[in-house]
Amino acid sequence: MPAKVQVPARIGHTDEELAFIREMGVRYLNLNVMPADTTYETLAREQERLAHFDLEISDLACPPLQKNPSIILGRADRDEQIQQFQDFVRLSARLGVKIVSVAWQPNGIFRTGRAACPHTRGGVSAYADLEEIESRPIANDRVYPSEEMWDTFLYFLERMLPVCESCGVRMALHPNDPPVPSLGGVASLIYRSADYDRAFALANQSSALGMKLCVGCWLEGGDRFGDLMEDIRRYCQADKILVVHFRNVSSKLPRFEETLCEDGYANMYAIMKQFVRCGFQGYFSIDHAFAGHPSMGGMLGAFAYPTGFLKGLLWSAEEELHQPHDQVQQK
Ligand SMILES: [Mn+2]
Repeated sequence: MPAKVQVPARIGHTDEELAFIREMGVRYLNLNVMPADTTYETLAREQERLAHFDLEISDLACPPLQKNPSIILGRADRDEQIQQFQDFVRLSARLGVKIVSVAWQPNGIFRTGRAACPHTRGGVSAYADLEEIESRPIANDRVYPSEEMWDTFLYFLERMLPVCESCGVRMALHPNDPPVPSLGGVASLIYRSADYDRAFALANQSSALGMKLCVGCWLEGGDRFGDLMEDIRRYCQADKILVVHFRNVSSKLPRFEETLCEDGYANMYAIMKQFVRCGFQGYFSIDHAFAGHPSMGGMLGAFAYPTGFLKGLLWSAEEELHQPHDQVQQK
């Protein structure tokens, strides 16, 4: 089975937007839903509508659950929040969606700002300066050390894995971004590939815990994160990679800009070939496009070109390595 391409989406895209996605040759959506929409009726209706455009939901994310401060920081209401996460997993299973997103980032991604930068051709993109980020005050009530984050993660796994396993849903764990030991006074769970190894070991290698391999995070960290090519090989072999965030940056930390795939420091074609060579069968997604232009399709418009570029790299890699393509199904 060839690898597939997805775009991020939300509920309630217009018919024109869904037609636009279909015309990009994309069939899969990473659907972000807010808690009010996490009912079977709402999402089944959305699936039915998407089906008219030959689109389907490849994975679901509920942002307030995905990066939940109560669960991650072990606050008093975490059991209630974990229960909601369990319900979300059961709902995904009922809809036939086999992947949900999670990231141990209670304060989200840290960036210094968004601007037209030297490597972005005038595009407004996110950039990070670690010196600025590390000079900020702590983001929560106190400092949260590393072992405490591993404890809350284990607490979460013990309650989530049985539910995921019983209904066949896998959680895709994204690294902490930027990948440094601590952000805003909270120790990062995943900022090196060795941390993924620890997380998978903690889950007893259950298939219910997989990864969102964010190429952007690996490139931001460089060798300090891990050996990207070797990590792609071994995590493909272990069937841990559910989704790939395909993104390039201008340089490693301490300062980087998020660039077009062809403009960053990494050779994204070499990286794509490694995924194809290793038999990756999951989903590729462009991660963080430039800010869109409102009259040019906004966010979807901004994703169109880089998604096309990604598809071109995937097609070329498959061609060069004599692998099949994910093409239009004959009806
Ligand atoms: Mn990412």
